[in-house]
Amino acid sequence: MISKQYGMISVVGVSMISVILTISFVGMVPSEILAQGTNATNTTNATTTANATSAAAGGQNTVIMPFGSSGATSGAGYEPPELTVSPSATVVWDNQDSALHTATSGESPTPDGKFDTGVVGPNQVSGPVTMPAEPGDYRYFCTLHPFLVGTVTVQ
Ligand SMILES: [Cu+2]
Repeated sequence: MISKQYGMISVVGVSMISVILTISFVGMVPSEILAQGTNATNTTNATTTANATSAAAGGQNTVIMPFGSSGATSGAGYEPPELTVSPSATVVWDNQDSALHTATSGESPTPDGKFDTGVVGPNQVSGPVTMPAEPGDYRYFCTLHPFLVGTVTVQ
């Protein structure tokens, strides 16, 4: 039973890697088209397409909230602290800590409403959070631990 499951995971892992490699070569152009679509007319459709693309590719952008990061002096923080994504890409935050965390856009401790994971429990992963379509550096922080800060760069 266990070995069978492990085998399936390996197959999925290999196909994910090949998709990621493919996407990394051709990924920029479709992203720009998507972003233009978002600006032009139908935000809902553009967002849905972006989500589907990320899921199909298995190349979900992920930021980890490491174990111990709730400690102000632990030195642990969002990993990577700076993440670069395409316009309207989705990002998930993977909370590997024993405390609740959020990833909330804005200059700590003031949310600016651009994106928010909401509260992510210990050993849980946030839902996919859609990043802005407009290129820029978006700072974010944890509302429960305002010393935890990170940046998503959209370009
Ligand atoms: Cu926190």
